[in-house]
Amino acid sequence: MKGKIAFEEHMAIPETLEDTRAFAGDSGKWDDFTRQILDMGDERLEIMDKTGIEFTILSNNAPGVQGIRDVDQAVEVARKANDAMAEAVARHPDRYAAFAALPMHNSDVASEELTRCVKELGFKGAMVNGFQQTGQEDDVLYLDETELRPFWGTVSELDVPFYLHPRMQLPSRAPIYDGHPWLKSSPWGFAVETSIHSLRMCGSGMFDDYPNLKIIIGHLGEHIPYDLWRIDARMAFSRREYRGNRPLGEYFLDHFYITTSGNFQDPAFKCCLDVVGVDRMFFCADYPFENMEDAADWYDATEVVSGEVKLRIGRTNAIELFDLDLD
Ligand code: GRE
Ligand code: ZN
Repeated sequence: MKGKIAFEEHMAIPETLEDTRAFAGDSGKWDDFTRQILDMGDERLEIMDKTGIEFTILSNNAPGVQGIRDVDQAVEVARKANDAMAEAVARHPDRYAAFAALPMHNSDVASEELTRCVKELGFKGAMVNGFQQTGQEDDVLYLDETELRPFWGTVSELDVPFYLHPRMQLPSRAPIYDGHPWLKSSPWGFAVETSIHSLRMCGSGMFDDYPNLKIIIGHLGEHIPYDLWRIDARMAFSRREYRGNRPLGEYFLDHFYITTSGNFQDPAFKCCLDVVGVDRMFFCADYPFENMEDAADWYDATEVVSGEVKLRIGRTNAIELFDLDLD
């Protein structure tokens, strides 16, 4: 399929590049990663051309700003990453848009940078890499916490989508992974962390406060669609300190959007389509952690969707969600 749009596609600046090194592992891929994630020019555009990806919304790598505890430094790095993306967008406005990287230490700094990015730089929303590290070594701030509620007021007012991207748990908070570090990152731990974070948001009342919030998650829903029915079924028995007015599944279906990033397989794709429906599904690759070729080859060939539906998930849903200036 030509004309695909993808929007979990990462870039780095020198200040955030090292975050990615651990994920290159011992696969000998670090040099390739470095070149690919720093590049927003020829190589990336050539692969997009080759794979039928017409347009990409860029985002900073993980954990990026969320791993910087000092608020002033985080603000500075976020601004730098956002300015770098804005430059690339200005060079190739027909191929790129961008998501803001945000310091999430408090509502003021987060709102200020998001507003700058949307109003002055024309960004299409934000991508945040899970919880924000703050203060002391093991301090974290989750996005559903009350002190960040004014930030969601800003997101609501600007009316832009918000991509919740995975990051790894801190060792102090995840002893269950001890002795099995391979399990902690993208094979499993990313989805555990991101699914719990998403469910916390559903159970926090933030969607009652701001009914127009739109949250995007990748990797075919970070395991949630498969279990959405069971969550509500079990919550009929136990919902201590659940702060939503409605059943959790309703918030998920009303507020969440799901992409194919890094999960190129029919069974989970079918499950997502059954649970959230065609309007809530989007093609993405997750470059450079995934090959655009693998993403596109699978999507172009899958028989789970065809014709108009393939076009919607691969392209037109994104044009509508982000109000892109494409036909
Ligand atoms: C991602 O951005 O989705 C990612 C990483 C690191 C490893 C794998 C992966 O940041 O998918
Ligand atoms: Zn990603």
